[in-house]
Amino acid sequence: MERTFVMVKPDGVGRGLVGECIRRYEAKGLKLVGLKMQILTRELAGKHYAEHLGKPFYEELIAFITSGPTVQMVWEGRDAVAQVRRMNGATNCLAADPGTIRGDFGLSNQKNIVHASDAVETAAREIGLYFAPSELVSYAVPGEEWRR
Ligand code: FUP
Repeated sequence: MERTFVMVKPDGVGRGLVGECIRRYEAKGLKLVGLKMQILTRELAGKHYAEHLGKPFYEELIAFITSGPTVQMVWEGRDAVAQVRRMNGATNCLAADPGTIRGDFGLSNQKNIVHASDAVETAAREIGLYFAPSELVSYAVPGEEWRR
């Protein structure tokens, strides 16, 4: 079953949107298999956003993502990577469709509430950055046949 990595960013935690994000993914039928909270170190933030090193917004992005608590999650389910990206909406909240998390709750390009992996390979890398294999929980829940 496919897994994706999701992080509620400091603006999402600060605005009390952690529960709203979790509620939406749960309601969709995805299964929470990993969860933790931390203030990112600069080192970890640098690994997370390595692809953006050297871009004009890089320093601001690192300052923002390390500015407060974040919540890390791993969600499992059919087509989980693409489905969570669709639910989060476009990167720039101003362009995100209503009905998405960013479209419903944001006005910013950088403070866009939530991060999610953009591909299955990225998900594997990001899950590995934040979680040890032993921190991910495999379990069955009643009625799973209705989610597939
Ligand atoms: P996403 O895949 O939606 O997380 O977006 P990107 O990887 O393209 O960008 C990562 C983060 O950089 C975004 F969440 C917001 C921030 N960003 C800026 O601050 N300015 C930009 O011009 C582009 C992205």
